[in-house]
Amino acid sequence: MLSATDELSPLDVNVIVILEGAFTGIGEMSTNLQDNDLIPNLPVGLNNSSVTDWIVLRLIDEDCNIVASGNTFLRKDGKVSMSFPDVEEGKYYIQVDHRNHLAVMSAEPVSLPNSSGSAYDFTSNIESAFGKEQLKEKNSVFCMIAGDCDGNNLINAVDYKGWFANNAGNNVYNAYDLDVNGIINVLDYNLWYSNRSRVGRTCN
Ligand SMILES: [Ca+2]
Ligand SMILES: [Ca+2]
Repeated sequence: MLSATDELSPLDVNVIVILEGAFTGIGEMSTNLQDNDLIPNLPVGLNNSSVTDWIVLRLIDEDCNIVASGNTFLRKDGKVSMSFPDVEEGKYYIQVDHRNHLAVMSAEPVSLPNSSGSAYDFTSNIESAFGKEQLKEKNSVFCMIAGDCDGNNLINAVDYKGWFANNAGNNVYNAYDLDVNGIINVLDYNLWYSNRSRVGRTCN
């Protein structure tokens, strides 16, 4: 047990994750949103053309309680590094949320901290995600699944209706833009269609 006077050093968490909608098919994701200055609240000084979008990283204990969470940006190579203050070393599920992809959680609790060299990799094996078929393979890369525009863990007609109402948007940062290129059109619909009826699986 830690006493009140002990200080925890920040817990480093490293994850690799790829968004289906942004995946170019050749090992990295697009940066269309950043290229068009559409990503809100990016820290200044970031290398241009390296950021795909924001995600939320959560640490979850073995009883499915969220221990910590925070926003971080996702670079095009999918490698995420984040430090959580005031979290003890230990085993936690790692969950990644994105505004219009189904959330994914690690299949098992992961020993943390970890280093970038031993990052938890959601991209190399479908079994890395909690639950059945929670990642989608594209060119041998396992991706988070696009289509949950309202973030309720279901890809269904409500997501479609929102897309229909927002279709033809241009130069926007919008949840119905499933391929995250700043434009809402039939390509986003096609992603929704290919994933309709999928249900996300996390423990919380
Ligand atoms: Ca939904
Ligand atoms: Ca789009």
